[in-house]
Amino acid sequence: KHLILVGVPMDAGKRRQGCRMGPDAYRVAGLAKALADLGHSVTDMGNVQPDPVDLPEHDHLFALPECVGWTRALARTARDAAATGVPIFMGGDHALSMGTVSGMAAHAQQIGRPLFVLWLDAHSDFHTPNSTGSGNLHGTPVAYFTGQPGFDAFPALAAPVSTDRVGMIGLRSVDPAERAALEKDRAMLADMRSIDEHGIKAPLMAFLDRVRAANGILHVSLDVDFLDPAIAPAVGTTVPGGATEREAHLVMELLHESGLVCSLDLVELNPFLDERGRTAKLMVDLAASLLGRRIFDRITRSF
Ligand code: DIR
Ligand code: MN
Ligand code: MN
Ligand code: MN
Repeated sequence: KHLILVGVPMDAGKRRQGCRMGPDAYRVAGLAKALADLGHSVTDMGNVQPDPVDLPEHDHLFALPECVGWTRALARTARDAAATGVPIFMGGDHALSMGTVSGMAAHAQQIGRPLFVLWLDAHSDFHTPNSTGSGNLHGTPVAYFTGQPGFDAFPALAAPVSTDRVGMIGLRSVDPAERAALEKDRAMLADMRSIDEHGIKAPLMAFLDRVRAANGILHVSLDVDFLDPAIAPAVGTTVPGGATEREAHLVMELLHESGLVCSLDLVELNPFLDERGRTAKLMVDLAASLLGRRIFDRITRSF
């Protein structure tokens, strides 16, 4: 595969700063080499910058004009990169997915296949600008790219991703307004309790079956806080009870085996909060698993 690394030093999606250092942390942690060692051709296209936007600041939404500028720049970058390879967006906070997913949806429309989105996150990020209590736009990308109302300041969507093409795995922190909206909707949802009961493979395979049945392509959005804080401390919104290292690698290996993944976001890494690059390295290992590496040696025979 031809993999295109795209640095997205976006910190505008929330007040706590540090995610702008994410792209360089992934570079230092050796993402390009890890992927090239798997036999892929890898190009690092450097960092994207937001388009200039002539909009006043909003009194509730943090850094609205900058988020709009990032969304414009990233939608274009994603669409262009997807025409030649598999873009891997090195974030940057989760507001970057407004641009990456809407751009990938435009690409999918061009090639005549539906885009599906797998959201690996403790949070559902399904707030609208009207429902968000924090005013942090990193809590809103899923609502934007699925075409919920309230995003008038943002670019019109070329191709909204309908909610029945969204799957969320890892949920354990959903705000009341998001819950109310999700309950009326059709996204596939797997919270940690259901993962404890049924395992993480069950919802993933059900979702991948849907993608395959629709001849779709799959964008994966991996938020650091999908992972348990004990193994991934470098994120501003840790929530206890996250995915283990083995669960996360299993998801990545099954995604690789599916052959359906067209693009990947690595988001919310805050290197300022990391322990000697530990979280950055884990995210690099997970990306490598998604692209074909087997992290654990395998030898099994039935008992
Ligand atoms: C949180 C943001 N629910 C908010 N969510 C996060 O500010 O509305 N997403 N951290 O991953
Ligand atoms: Mn998120
Ligand atoms: Mn999150
Ligand atoms: Mn919240």
